[in-house]
Amino acid sequence: MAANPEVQILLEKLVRQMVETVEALSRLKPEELDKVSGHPCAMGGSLRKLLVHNLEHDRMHLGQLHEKRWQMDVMQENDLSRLVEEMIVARARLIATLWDLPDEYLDRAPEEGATTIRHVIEHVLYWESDSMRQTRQKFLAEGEV
Ligand code: NI
Repeated sequence: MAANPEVQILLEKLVRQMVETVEALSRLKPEELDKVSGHPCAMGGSLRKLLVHNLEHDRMHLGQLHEKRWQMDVMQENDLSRLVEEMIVARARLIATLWDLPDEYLDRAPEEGATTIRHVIEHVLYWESDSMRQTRQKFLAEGEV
């Protein structure tokens, strides 16, 4: 059981929705960015404007979260909070670097004998999973998973 189960539910919603958004955007062609959006958040502008809005909307509300945490004196002051924030940002950058890669490049080695992009991602997943399994056992008193 998480220390903050209701927050964890919101985190899952945020991550799941990001995956759905990224999946939908992977099916768009870059030239569609200049077409009229029709959504009110684009304010009469293009799909590009809508997506710029969506990006800035997250940033605007990010500022609000920081302000509210400050107002309530629950800022992320300890090292663990800071470290996990960095880990989440690093993972987001990894996802951002991968999301639009055509499938046929996943298993292609850029040069003879080199690892593929799939190898790199599987490596990252394996070592995170392995190290966190050991960490849960040692520090969170969980049994074999
Ligand atoms: Ni808003």
